[in-house]
Amino acid sequence: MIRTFNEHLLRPVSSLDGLWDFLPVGGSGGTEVPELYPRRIEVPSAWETLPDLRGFRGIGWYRKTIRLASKGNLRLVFGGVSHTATVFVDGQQTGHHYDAFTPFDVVLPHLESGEHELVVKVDNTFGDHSALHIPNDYYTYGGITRSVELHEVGDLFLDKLFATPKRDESGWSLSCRVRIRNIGQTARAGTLCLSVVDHSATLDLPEVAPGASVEVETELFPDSVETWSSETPVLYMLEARLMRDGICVDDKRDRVGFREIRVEGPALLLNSEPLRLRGFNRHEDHPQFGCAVPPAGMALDLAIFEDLHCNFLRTSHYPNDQRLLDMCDERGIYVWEESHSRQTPFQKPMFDAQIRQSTIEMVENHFNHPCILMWGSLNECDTKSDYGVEVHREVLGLLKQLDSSRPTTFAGHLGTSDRCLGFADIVSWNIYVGWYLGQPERTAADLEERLRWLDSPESLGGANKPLIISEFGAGAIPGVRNPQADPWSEEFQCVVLDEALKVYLNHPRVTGAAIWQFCDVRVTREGNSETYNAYSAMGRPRCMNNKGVVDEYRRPKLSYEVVKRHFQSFQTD
Ligand code: ADA
Repeated sequence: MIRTFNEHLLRPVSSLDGLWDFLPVGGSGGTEVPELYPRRIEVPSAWETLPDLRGFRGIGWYRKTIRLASKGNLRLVFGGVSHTATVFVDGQQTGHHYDAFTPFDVVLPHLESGEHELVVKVDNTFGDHSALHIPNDYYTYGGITRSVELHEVGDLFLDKLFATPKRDESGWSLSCRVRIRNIGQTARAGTLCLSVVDHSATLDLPEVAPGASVEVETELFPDSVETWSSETPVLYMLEARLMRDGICVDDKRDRVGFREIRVEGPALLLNSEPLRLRGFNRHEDHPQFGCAVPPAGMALDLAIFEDLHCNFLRTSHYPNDQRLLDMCDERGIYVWEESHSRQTPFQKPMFDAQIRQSTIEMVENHFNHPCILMWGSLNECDTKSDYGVEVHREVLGLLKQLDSSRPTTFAGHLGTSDRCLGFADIVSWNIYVGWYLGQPERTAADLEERLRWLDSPESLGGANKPLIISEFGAGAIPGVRNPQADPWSEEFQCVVLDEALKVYLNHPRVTGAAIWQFCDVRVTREGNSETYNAYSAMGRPRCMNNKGVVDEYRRPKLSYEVVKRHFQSFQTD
């Protein structure tokens, strides 16, 4: 399952999760679809979780036989493939997708009944073909790492639902935009029925040309709905039905929460109330599952968030599995989701196309989650050069164009050299006083110096905006303990986090604070160049980023209780 609920009650959908034939191949892996597959692999999974493939970077060929009871259209939906998928059906290439962290579909029109061979070539290699997946301070796994579904659709089907809750003096309404797609060879028309709670609307569709899509919009006015927030995470099902000649030929559902997020000067308002965010940056990573953390693992992580009195999760540094977002909707955990980028060089040949695609696919697929309060991108990228300014203008402008209902941000690390704050609705800083910069006791003074600049014209548009301290923390190798609190000890991490939380959670100018990071995660072993070795140059003992408050197995470090004390007292203030 790609979601925690059924997106379709009428449309036939089956899961392709389970064992697939598998052939790992080094190098480029060739382009000929293999005949022989010597082993099998679980889907979804990362191939690094197989004992003999722990560090395998190359090509994995996957094969599955699919059966069609009668001639028709199939739509394959992939939750995520890491990091590049090339899809073949009966030996013919039918689809291609880059980036592990966004879903994609492959439509197979007019397939004959009977068996068909589905093959997916998966590539997790680095090089000029990959601008976002690069040697980095997290690991790029390989595999079909999120669920796969097989949908049976008619020529005309419901492709996307976009729902934006709005509030005025008369109450809540839901602004709906629906994308309908025609994969047939003749023009098609139909009627669309939309309903939420007790209100529905019916629209006649314009004729949809063969191979085209159309979008129609309407407003729904449900009576007496409850407002969504962390205190009351009430969700409602938006139902769409596509009718032709009075018969329902397709359906699509998604959950909505009635909430409104707004920036007003330096305040971030949720349902007109000032919001104060406290939580973590979380990578999708686990030593037993890689990035393919199963739903039970996601739920465990969120249970730890709740135990620590968190209300905020940043999906550092890429769009997350939709089931994690569904769980945040259900639990009322606020989310900053960002398109895939961390210290990403803009000069790589595929960067522009790939960051644009990751951004569009993130917003279009995750649009309806009430938990997502802001969109981000370009973590710690170039905000100094003229070219860097142009990229930030474009990507943040694209986020706003895709969704004008949510504020935008990016996590910067260049302090007073940053020339891009004017493009963001929310200013976000990654600050490592006590780890990369100076001593922990400098935290408060450092913040005051930054604020003096921020609220001056020199910040080029950063003044009078909400401020999030989007990263702060220190490394602690699990089990390294010493009373003098030397760096890398768990005691030292406590000192840094205690000081940072005391300052950031209580400063009136700080809207939110996200600790770097939730759990220890695997980092890429390969360096960015011959001389750069992650496990030494970046100070990554164990080839891990050790700044978690829990280790990679979610075992608490000493700092767990420090964080809990601060977040709990902050919550009750
Ligand atoms: C940066 C980066 C994080 C992580 C962190 C660290 O702020 O955004 O991904 O690498 O540094 O641990 O140093």
